[in-house]
Parts: sequence; C-alpha cells; structure tokens
Amino acid sequence: MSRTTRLTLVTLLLICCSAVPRAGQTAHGSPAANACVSPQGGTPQWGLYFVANAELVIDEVSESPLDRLGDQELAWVAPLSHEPAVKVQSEASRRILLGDVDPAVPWLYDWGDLDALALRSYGVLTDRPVFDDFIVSVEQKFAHADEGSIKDIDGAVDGSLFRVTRSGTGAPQLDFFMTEAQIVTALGHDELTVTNGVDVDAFMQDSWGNIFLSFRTDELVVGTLVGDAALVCIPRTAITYDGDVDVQSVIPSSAVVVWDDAMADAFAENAALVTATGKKIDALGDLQAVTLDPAGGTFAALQAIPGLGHDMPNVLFAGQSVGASVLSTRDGGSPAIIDGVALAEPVIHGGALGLAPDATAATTDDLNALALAAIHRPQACLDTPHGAVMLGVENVVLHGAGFTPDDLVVLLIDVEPASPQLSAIPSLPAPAWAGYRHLFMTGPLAVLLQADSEGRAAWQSAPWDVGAPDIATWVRAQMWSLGDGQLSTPVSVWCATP
Ligand SMILES: [Ca+2]
Ligand SMILES: [Ca+2]
Ligand SMILES: [Ca+2]
Repeated sequence: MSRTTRLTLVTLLLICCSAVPRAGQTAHGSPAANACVSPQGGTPQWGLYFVANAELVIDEVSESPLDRLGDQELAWVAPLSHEPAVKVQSEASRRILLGDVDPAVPWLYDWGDLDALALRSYGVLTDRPVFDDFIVSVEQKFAHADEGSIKDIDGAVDGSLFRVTRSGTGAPQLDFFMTEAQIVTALGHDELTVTNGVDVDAFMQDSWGNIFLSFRTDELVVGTLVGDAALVCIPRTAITYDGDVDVQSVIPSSAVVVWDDAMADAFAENAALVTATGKKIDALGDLQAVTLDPAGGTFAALQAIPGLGHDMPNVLFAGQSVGASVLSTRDGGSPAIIDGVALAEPVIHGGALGLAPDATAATTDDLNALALAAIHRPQACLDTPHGAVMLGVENVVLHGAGFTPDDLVVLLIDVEPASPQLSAIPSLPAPAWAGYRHLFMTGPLAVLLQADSEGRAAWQSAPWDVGAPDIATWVRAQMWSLGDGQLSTPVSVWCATP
C-alpha cells in the first residue's frame, strides 16, 4: 500500500468516526467503579478470574462483544458486589500480545482454549494483575513447538505452564514457569520416549510452593493410572525454584495423588446440585479448574504430601458436569463460598458467577480455568465484534469497558499496512497506575470519546473499503481515560478484501 493510500484511509477513519451507543443496554452498574461496595453491606475481599470452556453469556440482551465470553478470554467477578462479571482480556488482543501474524500462515499462533490459569501463591505476588502475571496452559501446541520431543521452541506445548510477557525492548516473549518435560519427569514418565506427554487442564500453586495439576486425559502418576478428575501434587520438597521463582528442576517420580476420580465424584455429589430438569449431579466429569479456597481449612488427601501429610488445604474447583458452578472440598464437597456468597446454587445456571442465568441449566456451560485474587480494580478492556479478521467493506467497531463513568476516553488507533511476515509488535511500558502495563501505539491517531454511566465507551468508523484484493491493513487500538489514566487492553483487526 502506498503512503498516500494509507493516509487516505486514516483520514477517512477520523472524519467519519462517531461514538455509538451500546445496543441493548441493560441495568449494569459500573463493575469497576462499584466493585468494592456491596448492596448487602460488607467489603469484598476476593475476586475470581475465570475462563469459559465454550461460550458464556454475561448479558443476553447486549450486542456488545464485551458481554460474551469465549474460551480464550479472561473474565473477573467480585461475588459480594453482586455485579455482573466483566471481561478483562479479549481474544482480539492475542495477536498483539504474541506477534503480528499473516492470516496466510494458517493460525500459526492458535493455541486453542486457555485451559489452565493461576497467579503465583509463592514468591513475588502481584497486587493488580494483568495477563502477564497469569501462569497459563493452553489446549494445543502453537507456533513452532513440537509435541513429539516435548520441546517448547518458539512457542509452547499443551502441557507447559508459561506467562506471556514482554521483554525490556517491548517485544513479546514466553516466560516458562514449568515445562511439560519437567511435569512428565515428576509423573515418572520417561521424557525422552513419551510422544504427546500430558495436556495440563488445571493448575494452582500454594503458599509453600507445592504445585497442583490435573490433566485432560487419564495419566500414569508414578505407575498408577489416575482419571481426568484427579488432582496431582508435585511437592515443594521435590522442586528446585530458580531466582525468578520458576521451576528449575524436579525430582523424578515425585508426584502424589491428592484425590482420584472417586473422591472428585463424591465432592460433586455431596454439593447436591441439580440440573434444570431436576436430575441430581452425582459426578464431576473432567476436573477443569482449581484454585485455593479463601475460607481456609483442610481435607484429607488420598496420599500423604511431603510437608503437609494428609492435611490438604481446601480447594475451589470446577468440572465438566457442574456447568458454571464452583465447588469446594470443604465439608466433603459443597458450593464454593467467597466473601459469604455461594458460587453454586442448587439448580446450576451460572447466575452466582455474574453470568446471565441459563434457563436450561446446561452442564455444558462449564468453566475451564479459575484463579482467585485479592480484590482490586480489574484492568479496562477493549474488544471488537470482528474477531481477528474483518473482510470486505464494513464499519470498524470497538467497545471498551472498565472506565470511570462519564470519563473522557481517548481512543488511540494505529493503521498500518499488514506485514507479510510474522513480526513482533513493540510496546512501551505504561505507569503502574494505568492498570494495563503496555502502551502499543508509538504514533497514535486519537479520537476523543466519553464513557457512559456504566464506564463503557464505543466507536465505529464509516464503512471502510480496503481497496484492491491484495491489500490488507492492521487496525490496532487501545483506549486511555483522561480522568484517571486507566489504559485498556489492546486489540488488533486484520482488514482485507475477501
Ligand atoms: Ca503434551
Ligand atoms: Ca493445556
Ligand atoms: Ca481446564
């Protein structure tokens, strides 16, 4: 694309921009602003990050993409606020975070579901986490990673635990917390002969440095086959942490079984949940998410954990057969309770998690990852209904949320010819008070918007024709409020002629 063409597109965007009201507005409060005040009294102490296993809906009437949660997106809820859950990281940000990928390379960086999520409980803790702080596992290997030899080369495999961070120069990088090779070593597998190894499906760390895992399929744990509902511990005594408090090495065959399928099913049955048709839930199915129970207490682990014995701290968990409900190991299996609010109701429907109650109580509307965090204001989030690619003549539409109500918000847009090659998108560090840590616009074009009474701001361009078939452009955007300096997560949209 010539520079003249590029400037014409940019001018078109700026001249034709207008703020658009959010379609189907409902009686949301402002989650970010109100999260610390409960209508029932009391101050929330805890928030819960979660990931949907398929799609979950926050608001059925709203047409904003912010009110639908995909399986790669991060949501947050403060149960005691009784506010709807909020999206805090949209899938549309993934390409900026990982690199600028030409769609002609078929989804090089498609990592499938985000299937495990945790914040550190041991080592350096974060007051106000952003996506960089979450240790994650994904459902499928991506970039150049190779399952066959369990090598995380320029990418990661489905059993590795890593963070998506940025280097000092603002380039994307993967920081490994624990590799799949280390995990299979602790399980007693031969890391040199296994083929696909394991797919980590749930992960948490406790304050002593013990690591807890569950896997997508049945796995051998030191010679014993355990089911996919089992929880496994790699004890602190078997782990050497490095200076960054990432795993440097593990003792082979050191893993122990905290609970097996039978115990998981007993926890689920004891929680006494039913489907909309009144069918009692008597099994967990696959264990898909774990995080520590803030209420404390212990339960009896199946095998002794070095240092803990059988006194295992209570755990919040979610699984395949309990829908968008969160359970606890407390009292032999019960609805999870955060700040006095139960995260499961007898008839499963997701309402307790700040989601639109699902009248069909579908057990398939389940959760894939959970991470408990001390209360804080979550980062502002930008999203787009286009997904990662916009083809043909359309309006570019952007939705932001998480700002202070009525604040002036600057939309920062960058429009560039799409790179034919994989290339990293550099960022600049943003100040800590901005919430989100990375500013992606080095030469931004700015549009002034005003957040509504719910702290949301939206924008759309005029119908935008990219032009010749071989031309494609990237639109990259971020929002920054003028009132309190909150910076949203970024998004990118690849715009091309079909
Ligand atoms: Ca694997
Ligand atoms: Ca995984
Ligand atoms: Ca999972």
